[in-house]
Amino acid sequence: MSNEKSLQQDNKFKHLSHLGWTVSLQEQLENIENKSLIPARVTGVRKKYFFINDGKEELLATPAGKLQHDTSSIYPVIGDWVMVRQTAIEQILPRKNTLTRGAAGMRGRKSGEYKEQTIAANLDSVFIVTGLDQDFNLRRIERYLTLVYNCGLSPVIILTKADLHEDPEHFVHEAKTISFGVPVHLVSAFNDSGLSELNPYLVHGRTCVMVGSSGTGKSTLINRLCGETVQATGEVSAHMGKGTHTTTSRDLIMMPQGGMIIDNPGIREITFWEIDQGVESTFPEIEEFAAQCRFSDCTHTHEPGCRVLQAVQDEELTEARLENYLKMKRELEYISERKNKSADRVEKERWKGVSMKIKSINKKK
Ligand SMILES: Nc1nc2c(ncn2[C@@H]2O[C@H](COP(=O)(O)OP(=O)(O)O)[C@@H](O)[C@H]2O)c(=O)[nH]1
Ligand SMILES: [Mg+2]
Ligand SMILES: [Zn+2]
Repeated sequence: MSNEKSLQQDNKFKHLSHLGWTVSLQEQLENIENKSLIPARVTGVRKKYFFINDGKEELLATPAGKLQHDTSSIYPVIGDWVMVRQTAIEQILPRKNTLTRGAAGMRGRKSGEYKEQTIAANLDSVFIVTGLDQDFNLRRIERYLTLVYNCGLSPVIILTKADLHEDPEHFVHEAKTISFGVPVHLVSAFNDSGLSELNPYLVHGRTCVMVGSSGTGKSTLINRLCGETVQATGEVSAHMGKGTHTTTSRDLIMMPQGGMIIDNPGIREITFWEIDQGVESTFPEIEEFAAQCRFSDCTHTHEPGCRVLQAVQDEELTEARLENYLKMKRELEYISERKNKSADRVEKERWKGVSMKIKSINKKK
């Protein structure tokens, strides 16, 4: 009987499977009290409203009053599964995962509450898109990798604008030296080279999100993969003299390959919020060296017997990569402190630490 029931339910939402509907989402429905609500996926985010897809059509929707007024409740983001009544979003289903960063403008800020910004939810891969023009920067790719790993997500590195170079392969080689097994794909939206390599990520029901600076070619790439213009690109918006569409909106696009891609305006600041094994996963070789340092609390900056500094000297590791590693470690430490305590307390303790140091120096004198 219960088997039969679940089968019926499966059939009921079969029309959502191309949007990524799963058995575990199906199970979530049992916790929803109001049985008249129907599930839909958030496919577009604008300033004050949303687009949702209920498997049949795309509709304009707004959050129901209680979502707007209850400050403790989360707000929908692109890729969310929501429960709707007509065009009112009543509830958000639990998220499988999210791509979340520190809110813009928070990096290095000493005061004020540290907040998060959830970019997208329910993802299968994150495309880190880099243009092979002045955008190419290994340190930035490392930052993106840390961000993605911290969120528990799977990164894929995409190097686009390959057509700008006669021999673009050496960028692939460089990217591979810092990414330890992360897939690296070389593509061009201008001559279509490498595009088919992306098809395996775009199979039925799977969701990818693109991240990267503005102007790296994300929207152009989506248009080429679609075979038609579905996203406004830098060229178009420059032509229209306004960048509004390309800068403020997020869209989940159904791809002819069967999956979905979330386009995303350029990220200006890669700040962290989730803190997991991001740095460790991005810099596995440094972690390995660090395990061989003489002191277990080695900071890899000046200590004798530091295996990490030895690696730099022996040219097994570049100084720039080590610097980036140390910088992110410090940032993440500071953020986790800030998340655990109020900013005020962190500041107070910092000054307390400084004054104690001064006292102990004075004593020695
Ligand atoms: N040469 C070259 N230029 C590209 C390619 N893809 C995008 N562009 C250009 O890069 C600029 C920014 O592209 P856009 O897709 O808007 O970037 P987005 O901000 O990441 O979405 C536009 O002028 C595009 O024409 C490519 O594969 N090759
Ligand atoms: Mg764009
Ligand atoms: Zn060390």
